[in-house]
Amino acid sequence: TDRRVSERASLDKRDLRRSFLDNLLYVQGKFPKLANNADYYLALAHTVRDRLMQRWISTASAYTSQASRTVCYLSAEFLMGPHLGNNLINLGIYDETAKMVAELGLDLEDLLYQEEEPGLGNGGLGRLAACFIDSLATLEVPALGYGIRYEYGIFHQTLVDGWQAEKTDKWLRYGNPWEIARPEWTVEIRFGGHTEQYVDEQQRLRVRWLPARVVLGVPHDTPILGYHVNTANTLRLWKAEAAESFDFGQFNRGDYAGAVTQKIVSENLSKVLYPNDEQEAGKELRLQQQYFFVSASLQDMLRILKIQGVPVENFHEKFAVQLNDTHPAIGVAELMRLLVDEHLLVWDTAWDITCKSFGYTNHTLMPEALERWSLPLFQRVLPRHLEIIYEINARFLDQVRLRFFGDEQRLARMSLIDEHGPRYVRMANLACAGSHAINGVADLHTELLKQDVLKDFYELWPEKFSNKTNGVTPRRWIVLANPRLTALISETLGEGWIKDLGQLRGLERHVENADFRARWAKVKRDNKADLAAHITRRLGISINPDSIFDVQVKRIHEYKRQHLAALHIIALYLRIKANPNIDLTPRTFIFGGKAAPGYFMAKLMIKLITAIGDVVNVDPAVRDRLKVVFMPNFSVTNGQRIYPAADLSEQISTAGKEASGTGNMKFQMNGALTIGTMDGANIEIQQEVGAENFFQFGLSTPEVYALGASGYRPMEYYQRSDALREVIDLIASGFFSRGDASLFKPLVDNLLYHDPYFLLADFDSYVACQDEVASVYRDADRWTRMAILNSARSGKFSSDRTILQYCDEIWGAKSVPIRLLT
Ligand code: 26V
Repeated sequence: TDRRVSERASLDKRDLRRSFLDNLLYVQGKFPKLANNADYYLALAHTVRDRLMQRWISTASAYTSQASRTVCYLSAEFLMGPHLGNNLINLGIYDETAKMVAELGLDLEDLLYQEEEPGLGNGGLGRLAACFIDSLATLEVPALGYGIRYEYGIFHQTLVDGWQAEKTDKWLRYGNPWEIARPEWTVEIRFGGHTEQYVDEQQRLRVRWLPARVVLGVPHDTPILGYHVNTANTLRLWKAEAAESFDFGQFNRGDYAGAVTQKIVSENLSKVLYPNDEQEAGKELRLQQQYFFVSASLQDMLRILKIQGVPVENFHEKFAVQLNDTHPAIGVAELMRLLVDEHLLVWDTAWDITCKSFGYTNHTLMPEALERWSLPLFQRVLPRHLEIIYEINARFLDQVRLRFFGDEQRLARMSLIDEHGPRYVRMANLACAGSHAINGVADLHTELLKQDVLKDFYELWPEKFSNKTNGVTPRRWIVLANPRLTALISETLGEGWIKDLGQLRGLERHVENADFRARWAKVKRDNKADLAAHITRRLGISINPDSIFDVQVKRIHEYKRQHLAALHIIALYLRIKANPNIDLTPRTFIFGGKAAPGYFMAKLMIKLITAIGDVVNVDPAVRDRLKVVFMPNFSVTNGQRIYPAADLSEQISTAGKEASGTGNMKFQMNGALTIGTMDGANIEIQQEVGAENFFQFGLSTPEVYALGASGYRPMEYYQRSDALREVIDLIASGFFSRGDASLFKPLVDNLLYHDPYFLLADFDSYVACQDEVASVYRDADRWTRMAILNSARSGKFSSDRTILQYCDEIWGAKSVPIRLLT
């Protein structure tokens, strides 16, 4: 049997082939003659999974026997993307495997596209968690990702008559070869009911929580392999199941249907990811989801502590617990409950442990995005936690009262309970009060947190605040997504850059080498041809690969201003109509992104873009100089096709609104130039690449604030700019809606009379900057130099750099190299 085990773990090509065909037979139950690509994908996934196991258990056993600090990343979202390709890269067997399957008449890429991606996140925040988990493993840092195993991930987007339509994401339909259920580590999570006081044996007054119902959390583990290391960390996602024993009462009374209903209610907890980037203050299920995974995760940490024989008093020495936004902030109250009510620690000791354990990352400046729960709802779901929050609040406000004597308004602002009108629990305040570290995700964002959103907390505890500029993993976003560029860079610099992205600076030496530039340009041209072919195949739109690929892919939001890009397209179209022979640099505008299903204006923005495409793409006067494509269902998988083919990266949010952005970094690494506002991490990208290699436009954050304060009147911009007026008038006339002037009226009126995101104020600056883009693009060699310098100077934006900063400055975590157990 020893021989079997080693063959199943062997990276040798012959063994890979043998395992692959074995798995086709023994896992899929198919002969090659009957097998389809889905069968081959699963056979290959199991072949790779087998090769992860030894690394996984070696890692687990090293962590159990060592006293090293473990990072626990608590996140309601992990937007992982497909695992197979990434695991092949990280194991170092991608090329071998491609050859092996080719010899069997198969195409590896076709097999990779069979994988249903686990889309367990909305956008930036969830994808950041996935990049962090990759970097932690690659840096060999002991880490666990804790989250929810949603049965339905982010909805699948289709377009129906140019409007977004949503379909459920049944990603588990054909099974998930990457996870292993661990029912033996199931935990119980309690909800509702009431509390009562009692006196314990030592005559101390204590509180007991008598819940109304109990749900089980069953861990489902996925190995997360680092790049060319033995470390395989764990992503532990909780699935909700009914606690059957709890329903026996009902069952025995003969209420079988009632018991089954209870079971369904319990399992709803991990049923679906909320697709809204919007305030969910009324959504009871959402609060239950948050508490469900946080309680399960903290109980799991306490279990691990126990098997390691570490006393609970040392919890914070063993674990650094990071809150990915406020979604897991209930963890502050839950750890207090576990330590005080269950482990019988005194309050002050428990509070000290809690504050030393937690760190809080804020991800948005949008005031409407700050999470709060109405008090009656909170009381109903988590009665014991409300008591604990009151106690935390009383002690916290005492501290504030001493520091800021007589400042009643400050007390009201900082209270964990909002008491202006109907009362709410403020989750950001809870997260700040219970954490020793608070961070923003880009320089500007952190400064704005300190000056604005979290100003009071900054004035109380300046030492808790720091910046951790976001990053993205070069393994997925360059090596896997862009094999042509990877080959060129590695031939030029060796492979060290993949783990140390700063080494890309070495490319600067080759900028003046005409042969290198030609190879660089060919990589981009080939990637563009691939994407053009894909678009033609899927959408039936023919694309000129020599046009500028001008791309905006991200969630659809007014603050991200996809409609500003739409206004620019119309401005170009009007130039052609006014002067059919105008010498315009050909462009392909590519959009992608999902709108929250209840966000009317975002859905109307999608309709506007598709409506413009319907006109522009077929108007003979345009003569293929403009193409407008809305690619449906933007996802990690689609991103991997799109970023490598982009020439121009659109990062055009209103200054002061985008916390960081991470798509901007993926574009930059893949050699796209950025047209952007001075917002989020754009500012740091410009700093790295130099102003001469970045297309900057628009108001700065202070200018936006000043204009807003002085009484912004968008109508004045409309009246002053001929180009702008013609664009707006054309939309308002119904030209893009078959004469129906009412269709886009809400959007047009919003711009003319409110324009909360300052599109009209930035329009002229944006169009002028786009004209500069077009003129630079005509000098192909100049463009290529700028593109090379953009990639060469993207090292800062590796999530490896970000994670090293979190480890050094917040988590106190160190790398633990893993020796393979045999
Ligand atoms: C945004 C909004 C916009 C207005 C309506 C309410 C609302 C609620 C939530 C959000 C964003 C949620 C958090 C999030 O995904 N933030 C993103 O985090 C990324 C990673 O740090 C960062 O790059 C993005 O700039 C930030 O939007």
